[in-house]
Amino acid sequence: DTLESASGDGKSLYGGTVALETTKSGSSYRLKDATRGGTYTGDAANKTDKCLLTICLTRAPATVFSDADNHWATGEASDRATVAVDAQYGTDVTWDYFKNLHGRNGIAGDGKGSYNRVHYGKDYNNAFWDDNCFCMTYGDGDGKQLGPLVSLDVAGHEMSHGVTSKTAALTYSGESGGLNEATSDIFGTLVEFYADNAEDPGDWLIGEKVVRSGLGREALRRMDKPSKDGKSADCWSEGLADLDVHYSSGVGNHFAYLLAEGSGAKTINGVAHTSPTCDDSTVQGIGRAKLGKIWYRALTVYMTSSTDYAGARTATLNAAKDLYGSGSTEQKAVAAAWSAVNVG
Ligand code: ASN
Ligand code: ZN
Ligand code: CA
Repeated sequence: DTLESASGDGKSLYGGTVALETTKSGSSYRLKDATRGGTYTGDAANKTDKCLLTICLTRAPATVFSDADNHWATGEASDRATVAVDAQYGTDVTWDYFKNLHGRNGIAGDGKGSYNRVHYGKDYNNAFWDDNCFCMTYGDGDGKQLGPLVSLDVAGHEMSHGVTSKTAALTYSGESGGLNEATSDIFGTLVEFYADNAEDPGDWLIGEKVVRSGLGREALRRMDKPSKDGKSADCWSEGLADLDVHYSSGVGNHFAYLLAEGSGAKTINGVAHTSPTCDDSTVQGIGRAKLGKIWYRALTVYMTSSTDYAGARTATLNAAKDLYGSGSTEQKAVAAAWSAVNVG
């Protein structure tokens, strides 16, 4: 077989028709992208892994999708290739986001791609990154609370766990765990904005494409007002470290929203956002691009495995100083946004 890169397209579940770079193999095509480190997507055949910590007795497969004409899937959930298109597209956009905006060559920074498994388990209401296989796994959801978890924000969230583990390696419990989760929500959201996809436009909600009516709320999480999910913290307080990391992340998410967009009400891509501060202060936003620059530098240069919220304040102030100067508008906005969530 001769293997060569080929430009195709696919009909996704959430993002319309998207471009896909694939691999020609004989007379058919594989869902594998040599231009992005060999990133590929396979079918887990509704099987699950059987693992004890890192030792797995069995692992669900990742049988690479193939297609006859390089026009992939129907866009209907009934076609097994449809969510594979979303997953591959999500890794493409995430790869491009880190490469083009942060100069990072792949999740590990070594130019190597990761891989995706879709259709993991049955009615599986989650998606997860696994450092051991350097791969991502997506459930189809139960159809009642969640649909397939292959939206751009979820894909960006999961792959960003890989970036965090290769950089600050924030320990996944206590306040550092909340910061680990916040890092994934921040970059997941910035990936969604970066994609500029008309069918899945950017917002500060996580998983808005994935939720179904049975969940009883519009998204898994919201970064403008995290407490809207009924569990997440808007503001730092003593004892925050005892919350599940997906709820203590609220403080970092709220900080990120305020730093980028500012306090007060704002409609973004048709979605109403509102973000009251914890101390009744007013925060002036500096935009999403600068949030991304500051958080990425803080994560990759200043944060360590044990960084807590006070440490994240210092890390982002240092990053803002490096990027924009001591006493800059940007550095002052970082201080104001942390104070507005009761950090520092
Ligand atoms: N989807 C979840 C997450 O990325 C999986 C987990 O609980 N770690 O946070
Ligand atoms: Zn996560
Ligand atoms: Ca979103």
